[in-house]
Amino acid sequence: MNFTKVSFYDSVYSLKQLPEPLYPEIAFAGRSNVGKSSLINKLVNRKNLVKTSSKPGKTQSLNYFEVENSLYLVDLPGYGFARVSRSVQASWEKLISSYLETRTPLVCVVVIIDLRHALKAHDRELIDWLAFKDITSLPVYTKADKLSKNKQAKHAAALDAALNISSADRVIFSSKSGIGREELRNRLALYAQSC
Ligand SMILES: Nc1nc2c(ncn2[C@@H]2O[C@H](COP(=O)(O)OP(=O)(O)OP(=O)(O)O)[C@@H](O)[C@H]2O)c(=O)[nH]1
Ligand SMILES: [Mg+2]
Repeated sequence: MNFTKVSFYDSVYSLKQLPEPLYPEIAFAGRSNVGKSSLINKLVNRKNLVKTSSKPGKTQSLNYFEVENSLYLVDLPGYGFARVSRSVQASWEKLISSYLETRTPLVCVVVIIDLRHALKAHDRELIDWLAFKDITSLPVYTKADKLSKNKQAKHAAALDAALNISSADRVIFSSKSGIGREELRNRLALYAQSC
């Protein structure tokens, strides 16, 4: 799979609207504004397939993208965004957690984390919760272009230690430079084939 034939499929606002479970699904989760939508654009080599914004809270539904008639990529709304009302944030979180918990074709959740910062409580909670629910997750440390090579290694080691994982268990990425794209494509293709 080379992630070239990709198209927007649907925006989903409630579990009732979920598409037929035709293909394996890979979901992209993370804090608001961390770079989930940008990562998908880079992954599939399209500048504006997924809408991105410098303002947090851009993605407000589960957005489905179909890859080569064999896989769905699902862009999720971000968590931890203070500027939407608490009830809106709660309804997004309910939709996301119900989707993650019940969606049979889901093969992996890519958890996107900002390489520049220490691990946030919400990221840890998500990763622990996914493990508890027996859902495969893959941490991806993004915005690597914003750090020097030295700092990338240092920050990645700190995140690895916080998550108690080894460097083989995650990917360092940049939606700007494309660092990590091939590695991420290869890993996701394996998850897609494994089901
Ligand atoms: N330098 C740099 N900027 C990035 C990278 N990834 C995302 N950004 C920027 O970060 C901002 C947020 O990106 P989005 O992809 O919209 O983030 P998101 O996680 O989808 O945000 P929400 O949908 O609001 O939750 C935008 O201004 C992007 O240009 C990256 O790897 N490097
Ligand atoms: Mg987004």
